[in-house]
Amino acid sequence: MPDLPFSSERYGPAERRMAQALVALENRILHPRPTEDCACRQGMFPGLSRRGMLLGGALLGGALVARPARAEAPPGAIEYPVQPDPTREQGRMILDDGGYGSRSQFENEIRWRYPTASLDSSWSMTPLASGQGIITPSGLHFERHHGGIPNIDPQRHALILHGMVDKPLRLTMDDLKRMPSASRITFIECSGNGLTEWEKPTLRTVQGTHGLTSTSEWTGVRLSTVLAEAGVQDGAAWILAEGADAAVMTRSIPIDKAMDDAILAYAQNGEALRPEQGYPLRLLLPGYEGNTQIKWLRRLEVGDKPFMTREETLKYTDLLPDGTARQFTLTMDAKSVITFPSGAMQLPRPGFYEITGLAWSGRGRIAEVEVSADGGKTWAKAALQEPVLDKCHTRFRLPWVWDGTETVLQSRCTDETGYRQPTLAELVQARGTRSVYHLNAIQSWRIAQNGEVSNVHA
Ligand SMILES: Nc1nc2c(c(=O)[nH]1)N[C@H]1C(S)=C(S)[C@@H](COP(=O)(O)O)O[C@H]1N2
Ligand SMILES: [Mo]
Repeated sequence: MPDLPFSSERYGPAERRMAQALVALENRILHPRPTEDCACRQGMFPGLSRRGMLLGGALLGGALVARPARAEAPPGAIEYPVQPDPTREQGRMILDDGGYGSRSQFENEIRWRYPTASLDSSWSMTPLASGQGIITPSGLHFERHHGGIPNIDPQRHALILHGMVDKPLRLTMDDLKRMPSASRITFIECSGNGLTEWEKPTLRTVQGTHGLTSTSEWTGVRLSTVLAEAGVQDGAAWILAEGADAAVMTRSIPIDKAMDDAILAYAQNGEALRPEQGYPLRLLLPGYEGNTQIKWLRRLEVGDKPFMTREETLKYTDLLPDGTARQFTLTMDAKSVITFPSGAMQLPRPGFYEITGLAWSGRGRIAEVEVSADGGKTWAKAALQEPVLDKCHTRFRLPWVWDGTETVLQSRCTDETGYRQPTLAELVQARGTRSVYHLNAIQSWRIAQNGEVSNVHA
C-alpha cells in the first residue's frame, strides 16, 4: 500500500489507514487508460473494470458480494442479446423486467465504498463525473451509515414526538401520509466530503474528492406542520432527532430550522425512500450537514437546550489553532467543483471542450460561478443551467478551447448571501490545519500536455 504523506495531527493512525486503503481501492477500480488517441468523448473517461465494480460495490478483505442472477450485466442492469440490426427484428417484449425498470447493460457507473475498517459502518460515493443535470439517480445517492442499513417494516414504524409540547404524538406512516405534503429538490452533503484533501491532493477522481454529496427531490410532511399539531411550549429551543438503526444516531436541531424548512421525508425522486436513504422516514434539513439529517427517524424530543450527543461533541466539531473547537457548524458553506474534465480523465487532443460542474450552498441559491483555465490568474463567468434552486446542486457550463499547453482548471462559486468559496490557503488560514470536516475550498485539476487530468493543489 502506498505510504501517504499525511503528516499533521489531523489524521490518527486509523484515519491514515482508511485514506491509504481508499487510494489503493481507487487505483484498483480504474482501468489503465488506453494509450491510443481517442476522438470520442467516451474515451476521455477512466474505464471501470468488472473487477472494479465488485470492489466498488462491496469489499475490503474478501467479503462476498450478492450478484444478480445474470452476472454479466452491471449492477442494476439486465443482460440482453445485442441485435445485429434492430430494424430487422422485433424488439423484446415489455415487462421482461418484472415491472420495475433497469438501466442499460452498457451503463456501469456505481457507488464506491469508502473502505472503513468495518463493513457495517461506511460511506459510499456518488460518481459525479458521469452525472448529468442536477438530480442524482436514487441508486447512486451517496451513503453514510454508522451501524449498517436497518430493514424496517413501515407498518410497524412510528414517529414519537414528545418533550416540551402540549400534546405528545405517536404518528404512524399512514398518519404522516394523510397530512399536507411538501416536495423540494435539495442536496445532502456529508461534512466529511473531501476530508482526504486537506494536505495533499490524495484521491484521483471527483468521485473520491467530492462524491459525498447528492441531490434528490424529497417529499414528506413539513416538520412545522407536525410541531403545530403537538403545540410547542414556550422556551423550546432545540429538538433531538433519533434514528432506529443500530447506531441510534442522534443530533440536536435548532427549533428555528425545524420551523423553517425541515421535512419529515418519506419519498425520494417520486417513490418511497431507498432503504439506504432512511426508509421509511428521514429528517431532511436543507443545507445542513448530512449528519443531522437523521435516517430511519423514530423519535423527536423538544427541549430548551442542545442535547450534546456524541455526534456533536466528540465528532462533527472542527478543532481550531487556538485549541478551541467550532461546534454546531450546521450550515454547509458554498462549494463548487468541475466534474468535466476532472481527475483521471484524458483529453484526446487540443480543441473545444465544454467545462461543466456543480455548485451548491447551504445558505441559499448559487448567484455566480466563475471558472479559471489558467490556475486562478483570470476568471470567466460560467452559465448557470436552470433550474437554479435554493440549497440545491446547480449545474454550470463554460465553453473552453484547450490550446494544448499545460494548465490548471478551477471553479469558484458565490452564493446569494455574497459568500464566496475560498482557496485552500484561505481556508487553512482561517481554520488552521487540524480540521477534518467542512473542506469547501476551490478544487484544482491540472491538464498535462498529453491531456491527462489530475488532482493538484494549486
Ligand atoms: N440514523 C442514522 N441517520 C444518519 C446516519 C446514520 O448513520 N444513522 N448518517 C448520517 C450521515 S453522517 C450522513 S452524511 C447522512 C447521509 O445520508 P445518505 O446516506 O442518505 O446519503 O445521513 C445521516 N443520518
Ligand atoms: Mo456524514
